[in-house]
Amino acid sequence: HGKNIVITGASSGIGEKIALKVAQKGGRPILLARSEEKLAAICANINKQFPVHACYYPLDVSNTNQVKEVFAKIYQEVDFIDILLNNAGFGVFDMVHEANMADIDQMFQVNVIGVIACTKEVLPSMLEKNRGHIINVASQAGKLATAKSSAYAATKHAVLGFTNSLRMEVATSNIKISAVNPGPIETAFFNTADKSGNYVKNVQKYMLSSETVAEKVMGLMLHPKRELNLPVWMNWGSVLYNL
Ligand code: NJP
Repeated sequence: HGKNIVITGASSGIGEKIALKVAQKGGRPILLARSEEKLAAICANINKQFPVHACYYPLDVSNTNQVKEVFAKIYQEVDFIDILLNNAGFGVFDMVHEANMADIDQMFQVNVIGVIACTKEVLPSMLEKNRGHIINVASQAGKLATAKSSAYAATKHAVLGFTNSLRMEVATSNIKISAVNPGPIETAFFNTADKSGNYVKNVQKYMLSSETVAEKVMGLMLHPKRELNLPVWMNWGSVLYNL
């Protein structure tokens, strides 16, 4: 209640759902993504329902100068960012020998550099106040071998490596560092990730709704822990090797 919660990738999918849930609980969601019109509509809808003063800033997290500018603006508006949810990300699933190098480059820029850049902007204030929570959305692809998405998996392995090392860096403080590792979720993610639709066909039965994932991430905000794996019951090894 009353917390300022920055959500990257809040214009769609799980980020959008989490923003709404934050507002339902009385937190103030601060929405970031590139699509200004979508953010404006989501924000207006939240503020119509809840008196939380949700706000938004258009941001491409892969543009490190823009990241600095936007967080400077946020800190003019709020004293403290209680929670940073690094959720912006995308995938393009291809065999690496067929993959486009520009896609791979951009995945690293958004999924990895974007996470680090946003984290750098909130850490000084969290260290000073000796509190705060940073949640990075990685993936089951960051823990396992995944056929047809090796470059995406590499970005999410990097997110987990960063998250686990950051937790050690701040271990003497009260700052909490968490990773979320989802399996497939029904969002717009697969419009880009899986243009052929073959991947989705294979994993359909394991897909979670964005609502379910948002609910669990809310739980993580209320009760921080190191990792949230979703779902926990799935035998990923056999599914992903055999795609
Ligand atoms: O996907 P989607 P999800 N700068 O496409 C934003 C991970 N994940 O909710 O910029 C700033 O509905 C984009 O906004 P816009 C996944 O890797 C998913 O499923 O306006 N924002 C949109 O709001 C990702 O890290 C699955 O286009 C940028 C949001 O990101 C997270 O979950 C499985 C941006 C993406 O919303 C949320 O994805 C898994 C940029 N440069 C992990 N580029 C899954 N869906 O199955 C994109 O293991 N965004």
